Amino acid sequence: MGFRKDFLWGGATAANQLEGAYDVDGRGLANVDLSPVGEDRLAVITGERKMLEFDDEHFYPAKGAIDFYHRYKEDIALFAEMGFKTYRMSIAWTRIFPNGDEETPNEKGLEFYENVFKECRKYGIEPLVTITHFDFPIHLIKEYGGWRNRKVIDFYKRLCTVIFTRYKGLVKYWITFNEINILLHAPFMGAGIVFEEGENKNQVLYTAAHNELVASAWATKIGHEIDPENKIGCMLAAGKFYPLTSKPEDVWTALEKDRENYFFIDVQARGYYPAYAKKFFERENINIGITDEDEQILRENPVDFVSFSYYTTRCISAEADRLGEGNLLKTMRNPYIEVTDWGWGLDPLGFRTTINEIYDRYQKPLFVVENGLGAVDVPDADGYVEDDYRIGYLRDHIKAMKEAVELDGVELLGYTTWGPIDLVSAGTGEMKKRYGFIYVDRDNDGNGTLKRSKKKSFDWYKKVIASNGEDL
Ligand code: P53
Repeated sequence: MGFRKDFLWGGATAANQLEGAYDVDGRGLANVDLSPVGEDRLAVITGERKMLEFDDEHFYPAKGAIDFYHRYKEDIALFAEMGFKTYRMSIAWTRIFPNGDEETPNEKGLEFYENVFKECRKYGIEPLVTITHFDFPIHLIKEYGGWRNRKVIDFYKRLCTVIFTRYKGLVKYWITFNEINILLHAPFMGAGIVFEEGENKNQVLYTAAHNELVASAWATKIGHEIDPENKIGCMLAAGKFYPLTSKPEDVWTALEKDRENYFFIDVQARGYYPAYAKKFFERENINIGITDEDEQILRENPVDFVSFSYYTTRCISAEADRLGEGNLLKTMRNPYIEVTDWGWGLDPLGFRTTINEIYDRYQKPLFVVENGLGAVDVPDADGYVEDDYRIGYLRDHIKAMKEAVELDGVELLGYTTWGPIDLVSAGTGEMKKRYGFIYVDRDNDGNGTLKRSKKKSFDWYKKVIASNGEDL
């Protein structure tokens, strides 16, 4: 009973949120570099405000981040000390292809990730690699308009061919796009899209979505051809929508909101567009230009596993004017659950519900690749944080996940917590919103020594891994 013997415990990060060194060794600029911290961030990452050059008024946290680029050995050693079996990380597209549309890759960028993977392997840590985690070359935005342009599929295929070939034998687990459904909510972050005035947003969004879905299927095909050992997965920002009340209209709205997200995984896991999506495109006059070849590629290359992030469930009612609660996925306050400092609901049972729903829907091996609590940490003079709140959150969620495995029979490959080391927040750009077992001395304005120190949760997670999730 319990988790499988080879259960992959670990942590998850994204290149732009921790590497820094944004202009080192030939790296090109990406959308994520141009996303400032502060009140203008939302308009930028949602594609409502065009910001394709740095200016002096804003602070851009990804430029330096926590400097993993120069400190990866120290950081991976700490992950190894906690007993990580896997480390989920992402590749910065612009380290490999600085502009995105070059014919030949940047050797320095390829070398960096090779070194990182070897460092992981040294400790028996299995890398789990996200090919794109919200990053997209600025050049492809300026020249091609982001993922709305089909040509980008070919650039992505080239990137995949290069990395699958180069890292054959070093990396086996791949994720094609991080939180692919986020492109609907943060189109600049998810798809390099800046809206033009007056354009049909749904047309743009679903065209970009289609291009990413086709690119993802190509990646699966290319990955399997280069190494049949490769396991290639999709990735959903999960978290079930609850109806605010049992009113039938609320229940229906919740179903529609869930479909908005499942749409992507329906295509990636099943290999074809669901009927409800086709009808939606028809009604909305959306033409995304699906070719016969696209349909074939999608059909023949479903993913090997379904991965997802889970932080919270969401709550919705049919009355749109009562929408309120902040952050990217507009939701309502669920009166039955508490929320974090950033307004995210605390719902471990919702985790079990979400895991089950995804498993029922796809019947594929699952991988929880993000879960965690973003909180304000107050370190003592030695950088130690007594983060019992974080331990509490993770304990409750791991328990719920265990029930999904033990009591419900879900096939689960592993679990990686978000941000095992403090890093830049994707939603807000803050450093203050911390998820780590390892504290990093850096603040929202970029001040700090970047010194790493262990929090209380460090030893706790080490114990969880050592006992394969028994000792919580
Ligand atoms: P932050 C929105 C909704 C759910 C997950 O988020 C999200 C987002 C974007 O904010 O992002 C994922 O940093 C994402 C990570 C991100 C993490 O969740 O806003 O894959 O890059 O850092 C946590 O607190």
